Amino acid sequence: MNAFITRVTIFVVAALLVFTSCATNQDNANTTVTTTVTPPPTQALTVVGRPQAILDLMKQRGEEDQAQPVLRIVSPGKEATVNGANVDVKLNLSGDLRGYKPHKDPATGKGNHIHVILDNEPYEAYYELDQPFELRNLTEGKHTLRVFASRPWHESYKNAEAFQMVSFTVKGGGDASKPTTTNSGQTMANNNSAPSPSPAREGKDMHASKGGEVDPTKPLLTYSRPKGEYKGAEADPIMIDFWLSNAELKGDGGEYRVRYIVDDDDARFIEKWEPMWLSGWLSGKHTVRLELLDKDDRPVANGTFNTTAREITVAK
Ligand SMILES: [Cu+2]
Repeated sequence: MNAFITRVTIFVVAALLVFTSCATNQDNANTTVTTTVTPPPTQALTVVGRPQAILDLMKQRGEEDQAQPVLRIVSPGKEATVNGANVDVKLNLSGDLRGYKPHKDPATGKGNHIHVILDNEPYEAYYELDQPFELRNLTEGKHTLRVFASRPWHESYKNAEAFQMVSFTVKGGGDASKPTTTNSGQTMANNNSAPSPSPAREGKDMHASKGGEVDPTKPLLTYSRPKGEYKGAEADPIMIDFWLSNAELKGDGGEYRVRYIVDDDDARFIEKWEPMWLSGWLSGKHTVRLELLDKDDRPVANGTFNTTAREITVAK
């Protein structure tokens, strides 16, 4: 121990001398001191309220956030068998929309959109419903598709009709060594191929696709956010949001709750179905895991979909 302190002291003194002797020279000497002596900072996340920027946006949107969108999957059909590796996704949006319309504003790159989830992969955003959205190179076998209406800041609409799921079967599927993509080249599933070389792609999953058979009548937690990369002001706070089917949380009068675990932190719980904002993220990679638990705090099985972990990147 004494030897260690002595060594650290000598190192600090030596480093300080180096630093002093070349204070005008912007080299890494001082950085080395800091990283050697100071233990790495630990991340302490706290739950904070809805950010003011979103409150302002909601004001501008008028009644849009009270909309009750009805989203239907027109294609692929329920339990349909699709021949070939490419599947057209067609959606129909109706209901009490109050001005809600998916569309990407070319100036800001933002806007209302639909979250489209193949199997239990990270979602892809679908903005222009009158334009095609094609899943390419799907692997042979059974798949599920989930869609739900979302806002520009990725918070989902939570009325019952804003979500739909279908299962379908692909015959004569694509090359499983290549990822499943959309017509615009977004990866929907990595299959068994090597991870995408492009780090810019949002929401790369660490696991292969699939996830087992899902029962649409059983409790189902659909992971939505966070995903991908968070930069600058968008990295603090970060929203946790999910979709719940056939299950009510304890705080809403039901018997379920959601457990979330960030990195290796202790588990924490969500007892009301609403978005939640967490503040205090450190730059770097993090994992966020969401699980649906029953009244005895046991994970609820439905395929493997009710336990989902995603890696996100924070760059402040
Ligand atoms: Cu989104």
